[in-house]
Amino acid sequence: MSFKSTFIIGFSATLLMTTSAFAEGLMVKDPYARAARPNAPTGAAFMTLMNHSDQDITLMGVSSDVAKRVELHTHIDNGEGIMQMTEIEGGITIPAGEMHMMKRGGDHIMMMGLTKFLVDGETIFVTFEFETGAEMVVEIPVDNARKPKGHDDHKSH
Ligand SMILES: [Cu+2]
Repeated sequence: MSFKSTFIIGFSATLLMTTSAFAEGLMVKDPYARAARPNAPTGAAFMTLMNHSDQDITLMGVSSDVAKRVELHTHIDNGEGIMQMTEIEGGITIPAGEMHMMKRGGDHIMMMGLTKFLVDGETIFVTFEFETGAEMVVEIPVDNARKPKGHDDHKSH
């Protein structure tokens, strides 16, 4: 009995180490969340994911207690020039040393059936689930007034 408990504790510690390694390897830059419109039951979150490790990282899914359903979404052309949102199959892979933008009109975190309104200045917590089974909790501030960045992306030139 006591041997079994020791084994379980050892196993948890290993998982924890894996998680922190990921936290170091994957940097979440400039995250923000916003409601689809004031007091809407739906919201989305955007950010830049930077992979500072030497291995590809695949984000398989996301979860949060702020909504009934949280999904990785992207926009696709439905063939008639109309952009539609769809769930990303197979997750998002950020290649080693590269970055991936989650931005308006592109990939994003979708929150459907919000359990509370997204209020400016508050923070929501979203758990990232990786292909390896590791998890990472990401703090995302709510900023409903935030404008899409657009040309700011080229500032570094
Ligand atoms: Cu969406």
